[in-house]
Amino acid sequence: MKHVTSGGGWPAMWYTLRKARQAGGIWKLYKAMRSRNACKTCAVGMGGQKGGMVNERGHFPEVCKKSLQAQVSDMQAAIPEDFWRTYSIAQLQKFSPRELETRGRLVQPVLYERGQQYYRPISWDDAFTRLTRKLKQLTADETFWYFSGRSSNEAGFLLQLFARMYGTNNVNNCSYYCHQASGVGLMSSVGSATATLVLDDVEHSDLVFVIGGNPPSNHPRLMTTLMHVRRHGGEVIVINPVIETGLVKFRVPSNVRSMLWGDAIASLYVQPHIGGDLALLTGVAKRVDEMGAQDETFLRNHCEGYETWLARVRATPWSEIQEKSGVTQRDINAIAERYAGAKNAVFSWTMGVTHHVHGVQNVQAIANLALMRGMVGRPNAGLLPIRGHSNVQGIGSMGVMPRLRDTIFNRLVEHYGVTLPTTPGLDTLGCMEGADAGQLKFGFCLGGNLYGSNPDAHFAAQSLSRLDTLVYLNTTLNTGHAHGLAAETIILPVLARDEEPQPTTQESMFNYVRLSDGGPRRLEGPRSEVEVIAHLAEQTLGSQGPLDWRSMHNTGTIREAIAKVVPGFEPIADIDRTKKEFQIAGRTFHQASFPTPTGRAVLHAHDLPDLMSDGDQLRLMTVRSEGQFNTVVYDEDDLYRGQDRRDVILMHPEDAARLGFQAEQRVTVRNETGVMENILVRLYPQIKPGNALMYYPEANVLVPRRVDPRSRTPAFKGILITVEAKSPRPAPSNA
Ligand SMILES: Nc1nc2c(c(=O)[nH]1)N[C@H]1C(S)=C(S)[C@@H](COP(=O)(O)OP(=O)(O)OC[C@H]3O[C@@H](n4cnc5c(=O)[nH]c(N)nc54)[C@H](O)[C@@H]3O)O[C@H]1N2
Ligand SMILES: Nc1nc2c(c(=O)[nH]1)N[C@H]1C(S)=C(S)[C@@H](COP(=O)(O)OP(=O)(O)OC[C@H]3O[C@@H](n4cnc5c(=O)[nH]c(N)nc54)[C@H](O)[C@@H]3O)O[C@H]1N2
Ligand SMILES: [Mo]
Repeated sequence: MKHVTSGGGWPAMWYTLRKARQAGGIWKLYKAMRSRNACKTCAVGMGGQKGGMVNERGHFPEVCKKSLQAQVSDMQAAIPEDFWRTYSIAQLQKFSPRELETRGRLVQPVLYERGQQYYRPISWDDAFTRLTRKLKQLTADETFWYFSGRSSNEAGFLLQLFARMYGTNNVNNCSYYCHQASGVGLMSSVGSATATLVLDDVEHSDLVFVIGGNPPSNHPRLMTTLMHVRRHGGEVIVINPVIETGLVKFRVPSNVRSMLWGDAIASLYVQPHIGGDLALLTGVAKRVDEMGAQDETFLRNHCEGYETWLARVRATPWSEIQEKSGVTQRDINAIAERYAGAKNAVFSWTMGVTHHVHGVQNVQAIANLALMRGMVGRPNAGLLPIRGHSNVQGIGSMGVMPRLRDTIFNRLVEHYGVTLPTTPGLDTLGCMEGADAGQLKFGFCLGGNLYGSNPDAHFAAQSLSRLDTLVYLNTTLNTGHAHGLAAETIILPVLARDEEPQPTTQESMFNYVRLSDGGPRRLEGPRSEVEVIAHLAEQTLGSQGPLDWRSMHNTGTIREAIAKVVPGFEPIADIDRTKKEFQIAGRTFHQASFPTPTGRAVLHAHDLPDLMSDGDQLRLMTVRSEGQFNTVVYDEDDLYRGQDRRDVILMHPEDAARLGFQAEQRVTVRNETGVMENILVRLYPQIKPGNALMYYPEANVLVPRRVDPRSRTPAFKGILITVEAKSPRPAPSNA
C-alpha cells in the first residue's frame, strides 16, 4: 500500500465523497453534518448551536474523516430480523470488529441465554421485566454500571443517580482506561482535573508540545490550530517514539494553501522509548535549571514543593536520564532551549502519556515543567489533556465515578431528600475483577464496548461470563456482543445523539457545555437512552420514592436537577430556551490562583522508572489506526502508517535484522498474558528501535492487567513481548 507523505489532503477529500455515496448522497450527509448537534467523535468540541462543522473559535468549515465515519455509521440501514436467526454466537465471534460494525443499526432488543446458540429478538417489555426482576433479587453491590463517553450529560446524570439510589457506588466510565491519569495528575498539581485553557489560548501560543498523541488521526481538527501556530512563527515540539506522518506535514482540507503545499507541523521531533517520557521531561527540566531559565518569582509566589522537586531533579544523573528516556543529550538540550525561549507554551498530551503504570507521574512531570516557567495561570499558555470521546468529560462532570464529589452528594441529599450509599465503589478494572471473583452478578453498560476496551481479552471474556446478567445499550454491534457474554445477555438498541426526540447537552475538552437539538429518528425501534433509563428506574424503584422518575423522561427536568447539584452547571437549567452555550466557571486559569487547599500549584518529585526489556524482548504499544474509532473499525487500512491490514507488527528494520525476521514474515507474538499467531512483520523505520506497534483492540490479548496504582489505568503502552518465527507452541495456562 502506498505510504502517504502528509496527513489530511486529497485522500481525506476523496474519502468524504465515497462516504457521502454510502450515506445516500452528499446533500443528505452535509445536512446531517451541519445539524445542530455536538460532533459525535472526539472531545475537541464542535457543532452544537452554531451548527455542525464549526469550531470553538467560530471557524467554518471544520470537518474530519472521523466525524463523517461516525455519521455514516449512524445512517446505516437496520440489521434485518433474520440476521439473528442466521448467525450463531460462534459465527459472530468469527466476525472482525469491522464486520460487526457494518452489519447495520441495532433496532430491536435481543436476548442471549447460556446454552442457546443464537441471540433472539425480545420485546422491550420483556427486556424491562427481566432486568427489573433481576435487580429486585440482587443486593446493590452485586451490580456495576459502566458508561462510555458517547452518551449525553442527561443520560449520564440520570443513570448514575439511579445506580446510587438503587444502592451502589460501582459506577465508572471509560476514563479509567483513558485520561484518568490526567485527571488525577492535574488535580494533584493544579487542583482542577481538566484543561486549564481554551482553544484561543492555544492559537496564540508560540510553542505547543504534543506528547504521546497522534492528532492527525485522532483529533484532526486540532491540526488547523497547530498549522496556525506554525504560520505565526511558533514552534511545535512532538515527543513520540513513532514519527507519525501527519505530525510532520499536514494538508488542512479547509485551507487552500495547505491543501496545495501542505503545512510543516513539527519544528522538532524527538523520539523517546515507549515509557521514556518521565525521564525525558525530567531531563528537560534539569537543563532548563542549568540554563537558569526558570521563573523564580512565579515559583516562589504561586507554587509549593519546588525545593524538594528541584533537589531531586538536580540529583538525577544525566546518564540515568539518557538511558531511561532513550533520548540523546543533544535532543534534550534542543527541547530545553526552545522552551526557555518561548513566551507562551502549551503542553498537550494523550494516551502515550497516560497508558503507563506511571501515568499520573507522567502528567505531574508535564505540569512540573510548565510550572517551572510559570506557564499555568495566564493567557495563551497552559495544560491541555486532549480528551477522547465527545462527551467523556461531561460524563465525568455528571458524577459518573465511584466516589461522588462531596458537593454533588450533599446537594442531592439536600434538594431531593434521597438516600445515597457511602460504601466504596469499584473502578472499571475493579468491576471486571469483582465479576471474575463472582462478587458481581449484574452489569449495565451505557454505550461503549467494555469487553473490547479491556486489557487481557481472555480474562475479560471469562470475567463477564461469570455474571448472571449483562445489559448493553448500543447503536451498532461490536465485539463485546460476541465475546462478552453473561448467562443472560441483553442488547438494547438506542438512538444516536442527532436522533434524540429532545435536546441533550455535551461538554467539550475546553469545558464548554453545548446543546444538541436532536432530530428525527432514522429508524423505527431504537429508544432514547434517557427514556430507557427513566423507565428502568421507575420499574425498579417504584414511583413512590423521593424522585419522580416519570418526570425524568424529560431532559429539561434532568437539566434542572443538574443545574441544582453540579457546581458550575447552573446555566444549564434553561439552555434549551436561551440557546446560550456556556463555559464551566472556575476551570480556565488565566490567573495564577489555583483551587488547591493552599491556593498554590504543587510540584511533585519522582524516581525514574526502569525501562523494562531484556535482550530479545520488544516494548509494545497498542494504538489506533487511522481507520478506526476505538473498538469500532471502519476501514482495515491505516493510511498514515501505510498499512493495508491490521494483523501486523511494526518494528524497526534494525530489530528485525537483530532478531532474524524479514518483511512479511509470519510470526508469533507472545508474553505472559497471551499469544497472537500468524502476525505479519512489517519493517517500519519510523519507530524507535527496541519498540514495536500493534493495533488495539485485537492486540488486547497481549495487554497484562498492570495498572497505575493511582489512576487505576492499565498500561496499554509499554508491554513486553517476544516475537518468534511461526512455530505453534502451547499457549500459557492463563490465556
Ligand atoms: N479517529 C479516531 N479518533 C479518536 C479515537 C479513535 O480511536 N479514532 N479515539 C478517541 C479516544 S477515546 C482517545 S483516548 C483519543 C486517543 O488519541 P491518541 O492518544 O492519539 O491515540 P493512540 O492511538 O493510543 O496513540 C497514541 C500515540 O502515542 C504514541 N505513544 C505510544 N507510546 C508512547 C510513549 O510511551 N510515549 C510517547 N510520548 N508517545 C507514545 C503513539 O506512537 C501514538 O502516536 O482519540 C480519540 N479520537
Ligand atoms: N489495548 C488498548 N486498549 C484500549 C486503548 C488502547 O489505546 N489500547 N484505549 C482505551 C481508551 S482511551 C478507551 S476510551 C476505551 C474505549 O472504550 P469504550 O468507550 O467502551 O468503547 P468504544 O469502542 O468507544 O465503544 C463503541 C460502541 O459504542 C456504541 N455507541 C456509539 N454511539 C453511541 C451512542 O450514542 N450511545 C450508545 N449508547 N452507544 C453508542 C456503539 O455500539 C459502539 O460499538 O478503550 C481503551 N482500551
Ligand atoms: Mo479514550
